[in-house]
This record gives sequence, structure tokens and C-alpha cells, in this order.
Amino acid sequence: AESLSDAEHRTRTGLDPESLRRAVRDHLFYFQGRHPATASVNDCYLAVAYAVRDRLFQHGVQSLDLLLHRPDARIVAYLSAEFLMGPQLAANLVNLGILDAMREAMTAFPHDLDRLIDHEEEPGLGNGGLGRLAACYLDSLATLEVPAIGYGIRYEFGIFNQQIRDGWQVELTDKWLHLGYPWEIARPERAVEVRFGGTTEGYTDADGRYRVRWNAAEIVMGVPHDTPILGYRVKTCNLLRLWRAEAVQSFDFASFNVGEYGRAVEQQVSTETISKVLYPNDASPQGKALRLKQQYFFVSCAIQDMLRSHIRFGGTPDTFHHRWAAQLNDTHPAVAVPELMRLLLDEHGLEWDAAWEVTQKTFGYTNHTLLPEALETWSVDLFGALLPRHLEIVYEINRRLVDGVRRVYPGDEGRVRRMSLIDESGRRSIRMAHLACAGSHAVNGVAALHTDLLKTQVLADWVAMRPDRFHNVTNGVTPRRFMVVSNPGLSGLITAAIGDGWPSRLEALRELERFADDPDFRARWRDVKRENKQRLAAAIEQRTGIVVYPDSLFDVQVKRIHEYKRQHLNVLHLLTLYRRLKADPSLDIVPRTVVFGGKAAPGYFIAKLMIKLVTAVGALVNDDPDVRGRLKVVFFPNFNVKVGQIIYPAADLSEQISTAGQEASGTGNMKFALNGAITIGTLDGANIEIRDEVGPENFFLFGLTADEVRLRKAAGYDPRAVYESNPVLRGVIDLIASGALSPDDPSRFRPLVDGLLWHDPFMVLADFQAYVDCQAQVDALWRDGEAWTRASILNVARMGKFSSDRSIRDYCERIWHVEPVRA
Ligand code: 9GP
Repeated sequence: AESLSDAEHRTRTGLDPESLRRAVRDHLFYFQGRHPATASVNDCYLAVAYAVRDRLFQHGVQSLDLLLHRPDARIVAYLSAEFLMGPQLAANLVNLGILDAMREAMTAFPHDLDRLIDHEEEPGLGNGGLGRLAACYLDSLATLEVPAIGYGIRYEFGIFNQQIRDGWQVELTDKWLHLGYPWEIARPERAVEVRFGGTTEGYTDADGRYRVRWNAAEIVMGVPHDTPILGYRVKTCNLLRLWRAEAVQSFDFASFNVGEYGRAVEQQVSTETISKVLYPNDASPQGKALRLKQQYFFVSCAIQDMLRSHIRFGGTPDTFHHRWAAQLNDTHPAVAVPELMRLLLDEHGLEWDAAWEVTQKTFGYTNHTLLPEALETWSVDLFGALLPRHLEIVYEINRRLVDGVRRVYPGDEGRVRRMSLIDESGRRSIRMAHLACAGSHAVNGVAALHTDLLKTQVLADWVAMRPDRFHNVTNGVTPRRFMVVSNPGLSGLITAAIGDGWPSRLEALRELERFADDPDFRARWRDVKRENKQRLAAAIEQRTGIVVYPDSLFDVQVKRIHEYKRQHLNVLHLLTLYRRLKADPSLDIVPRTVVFGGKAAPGYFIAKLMIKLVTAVGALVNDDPDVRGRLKVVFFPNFNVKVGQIIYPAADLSEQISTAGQEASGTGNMKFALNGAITIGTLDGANIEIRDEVGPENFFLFGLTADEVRLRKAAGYDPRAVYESNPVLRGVIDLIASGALSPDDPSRFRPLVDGLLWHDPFMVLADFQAYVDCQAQVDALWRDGEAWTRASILNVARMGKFSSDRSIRDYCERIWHVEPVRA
């Protein structure tokens, strides 16, 4: 066949500016009934998005076709209650390779492409790191040409929008669908039924075998909505399939006819509540019936969908695991284990042992947290009322598990109690992490330290029984979104230096090392950072009214607000600097802009008080004439993926200061370092591996280690004694306690202060002095601009390990045993 030139090829597939212009115009005119000359920003945005989506699905249909002809290929099903996808337009244009072509195409319309990118709202279907990780993994799976589907819930309302009023967080409903979401396609013809409640009964089937039937009390429809996920510069297009709950019968005419209008829609309202709203708790589940319903709802939809497709492609139930590798993203989807068992046993007639083998070979489980309050349990009563058949299956799994433990450890009843799927202490409840371990062939943590702690502390008994099932897969992030899309300046500079292969081969960044001592390159590196800081400064002024100076050191902590993440430690340092300036206004200090961002769970009082504390410090410091602009404190509202894309590229210093042993991995730490920020951090989560990679001389380390934290607590940690013995610490704590930061309510911050003085479970006071000293080292390096730039370049050059492509390769090789399928 004759080969097409690049230009010809692009014209035929409609990716050149002229074809794109025509496609956008046609969508505007024929699909939306708008004249290009008078189209609004949203009209134009939708038209561009549809034109892009057409091109994604063009690949998508081909990818699906490919799978049809490869019934032997294994597909990854990533089961996750959260997918925090972020804005789609720019990322899709980058992956398609048509960002510039579309920019050119849009010159013919009243709104340019950047205006449209800026206009796009993101679907906030996740709380934080866990949901964003799922989104990065989908990008990498497609880029590595691994067939995959992300299964989750299409929440009508995502994570709340955060406003700051009078310094406090206020939560507003996130109506992300209100202007239309152009990236998805609803597939009502692929709907499945999900059942709840009722009773079970035994019966004998035609072959004389004992079977169980579930007579459910309620039936709900799950309707899939598909979003195409295109890999970077490849033809593979996977799917994110999110399920929306719909009533089987949405309108009850019997009630309507007798005049009961409210009753006529009641059933619909109650059913559709299932996919109504995302629970806004990060790492602290609430044992609410609706949440269990959500979990079972999407998991049942997913497993039924997978079984249906397996059988349609000619498979049989006993070979399900040949086709599917399913990953449980935390315990939220762990009810998939008894659900697959139920379908194989009750609907497809497999015997227990065969069904159990298929189930274990299908699932892998990733643990994302050690926080005891975050390890999910469900009360047996609630579980049994909603899922009576599944409770029976869980009991049978447990009976066999406990028998096994007794065989290996005769007489060790303590171990039996610890490992049981049922926690019998107090109100009986099901330990979902144990269920996930029992039903999986592989269990992994998300950073080396986290996996170690998981193996030695939380799941030690499981490791003793099945050591070869435990793995570590260190998290990663996608460099396409977090570098190419969000930091075009830096990306362009890197590409000019080392070529354009790095976004899909991130280890190639290593070649930047040889530019670290090039004064010219350093100057350009600084120019890029400065431009990014100007952009952030403008956004800060627009969102908060606070004026900040791009020449100051941008010191940034953005992540969920949580005591273990220690935003208050950062505040203590701020107040230390402030008090120094007050004592000597002529002091020569490094000017800093300290930026905070992140949401607090609405019911987490102390976290919300921490936000108020940050804004109160801002009010005290920002306009103080003694400070003269050398210290600025900003709380950037409504931190989400879109805001992150402005913030990460502009940061000089990345705050990763959790108490050692608490942050499973962190992924913000990676996004900052990939954008040239230097980390100040503890030996926690992936910080440890980041430091190993970038070199200890390019990382500001402080604080107790996880072991030291444990020992210190065991020895009887007394925060009060630390306070008494450190006059600087005493000064700042007393300042907060004095009411100077809250004249309208002098005791406002008392709960925070008392928590630190009398309990301090996260060792804030114990790490205070080390943190302040370490910040002095930050200042010293900052004063040497050349040395700082060098360290910044070396950080980026050595971060290749933290591409989510590497993480996904690890999962593919060690856990899923899947291969790419190439067009
Ligand atoms: O808290 C962890 C965070 O450290 C990690 O980076 C992220 C992705 O693995 O998961 C978070 N865990 C949760 O949100 C709930 O387990």
C-alpha cells in the first residue's frame, strides 16, 4: 500500500485545522442550532468538545473491534467509587496531538480555544488522591495500549464546591451537569438490574443439586454512561463506564389515578438517590446505608457487565478470569468478591470451589490507607438487610478461612479472631479489608513504606499465611496532564533540550541533568517559573483579592485538610516568621507567599477550624505595615484538578509534611516535583522514594521517622513538655490562644490549641523545631538563585520513576498479567 504523507493522513482523519473548523461549525449549526457569529462561550465549548469526542470515538470503536478479534486478550477492570478526571478538553487535544491545529481552527470563531479551556468545568467525582490516581491510571492504561475499563458511579453531584466566607469553608452543591457534559454517551440499551433486600430460600434444581434463590425486595436499573479515554499519541481508546441509578418504573399510575401525586414519583426519587451524591469524606468513611447501596450498586453493574461481555465474546463462566483482571481501588468495591461468587454460584451454576478459584484469580486489592478510622467495616445487620444473599456467602468464605487458619495454627484462637472477616468485638461488623484480601490473589500498598507498614502492622497475620501475595506498587501521576497540559512553558523548554519523547518515556528526563550547570538553560528555566507564578498571582488576586509578588518564594501546601497532613504545622512556622518580623521589622528575611488550598470534610470540625486559622493568619499578616509585603498568606478556594493545574507549575517549595507513617503515598508531592518545586518533607509515603531519586541534597528533610514516632508514643509523648521547653513554640501557641487572631471570638481556636497541648496525636509539636530549622535551610538555598535553579532542574530530571506509566507497567507485570493490544 502506498504510504500517506503526514499531512494527507491528518486530512483524511479530520485532524487538520480546516477539517476541525468545519466539524466545529457543523456541530454548532446542526446540533445546537446556533449561528457561529453569535455563539456563546458555552456553545463554542460544546461544539469543540463534540468535534473532539467524535475523533475519540473513532479510535474507541476501533479499539473495541480489535478486542472482538482477540478473545484471548485480558482486559483490566478498574473498580473505583471515585474517578477525579479533571477538565477533559485540553488533555484530549494533547493526547490526540491536535492542540495547535484546534487553536488555529478556532480563530474563525468568536471565542478562542484558551477561553474555552478556561470555561470548562470539571466533574468532581472524587475526594482527592485516591480518585485522581484512578484517573491517572486510566490515562496510562490507554497510553500503554492496555485494554481497560474504569467502572464507577455517575454521581449527579460531585464533591462540593468550596467557598470561603468570612474565612470559613462553606459547601455548595456541585452541579457539574448543569451546562451539559459533552464527553459521555449514555447507553440505556446496556442497562442492568441491581437488587436489594428481601430474603433467600433454598431449593433443589433439575439436577438434584441444592441451590439458593434470592427474592429481592427492590430492583434498581443501572444505566451506563461511557466516556472515551484516549492514550497519548496512540490509537488505543478505552472507556470510563459510570453507572446512574434509575427506577425500573419511574411513575406509578395506580397512585396517580387515585390522586396521590407525590406517591406516584416516590419510588423513583428514592431509587435515584443512590447515584445522587458523592460522600465528601476523604479517608474516613461513614457507615451509612446509602453508601453501602452505592458500593453494591456500581459493583454489581460492573460485574454483570463484565460477565455479559465475556459470554457474548464466547467465554464461559469458569474462564471469566482469563478475560478480566479486576482491581479493587481500596475497600469501597470489596463487595465485588461476594457478588462475583453469587453470580457464578446462583446464576451460572458453578460449584463453590470452582467459583472461588475464578474469583481469587480475578481480583487484586490495593490498600490506600492505614488510618484505623478509614478501614471500612459494615455492621452485619445493615449488610444482611440490604444484601442477605451476600451475607450468607461472606459467612461461608469466613467459615472456610477460619478452618484454614485453625489448620495452620492449631489452638491460636487469638489469630482466628484477628483474621476473621467478622469483627465480633462489640457490634458485629464485616471487615471489608479482610474480605478484599481473602478474595484476591494479590494485595498491594501504594509506596514502599506504606507497604512495609501494611505488611508488618495492619495485615501481618495475612502476610504470615500468604507472603507471596503481597506487593508494593508505588503510585505515579500522568505527565501528560500534569506537565504537557498544565505547564506548556516548561514542557516546551524540556522538549527543546531533549526532544519530544519524554511524555511517554519519563525516564528520558534524566537527560536534563547535563543542563543543570548551563547558565543559559537555568535562566530560561527561571523565566518559565516566573511566568507561571505571574499566572498564579493573577488568579490569586482574582479569587481572593490578595496581591502577591512573583519574586517571593512561593511556598505551597495543597491537599485535603487533615490533622495528619499537618497544615497547622505550616501555620506555626508562618507565625514564627511573623513574630520575628514584629520583633524586628528591619530583619532581612526571604519574602514568602504561602499558599494553602484544600477541602475539609463537612463534618470534620477541626479541619474546618484549620481553614479559619489560615485565613485569620492571612488577615493578620497580609496588610501589616511591619511586614511590608514580605509575608503573604493565601487560602486559595475550591482546590480541584483545574486549580491544581495552575498551582503546581507555579510552586517553588512543595510542603509534604505529614506525620511519618500516616500518608500512604501522596501524589501531589510528585506533581510539584515534576514541575520543578523542591520538597520540604518528612520521611513519609512516597516522599522517601522521591528523596532517594532526586538526591538528599535536593530535598529538605526534617522530622521524626515512622519508627521514632512509634517509639516516642510508646515512651509516653508529652506535648506540653515540648511547649514548655521551647520559647519560640510557646510564643506562637500563646499568640493563637490569646485571641489576637479572633478578636470577635477570643476562644475560637481553643479546641485546636488544646488538642495540640494535651493530645497532639500527629506530633506537631514534636516536629516543630526541626521544621523551623529546615525552613531556614530553604531560605539559605533560595538566596543563592543559581543553586536553587540547579536543584529544581535536578528534581525534574530525576522524577521519571513517578510517571503513572511506570506504576501501570508494574501492575500489568506483577499483578494483572496483561499485555498491550496494539492496533
Ligand atoms: O491518603 C492516601 C494517599 O496518601 C494516596 O496517595 C492516595 C492514592 O493512593 O490514596 C489516599 N487514600 C485515600 O484517599 C483513602 O484510602
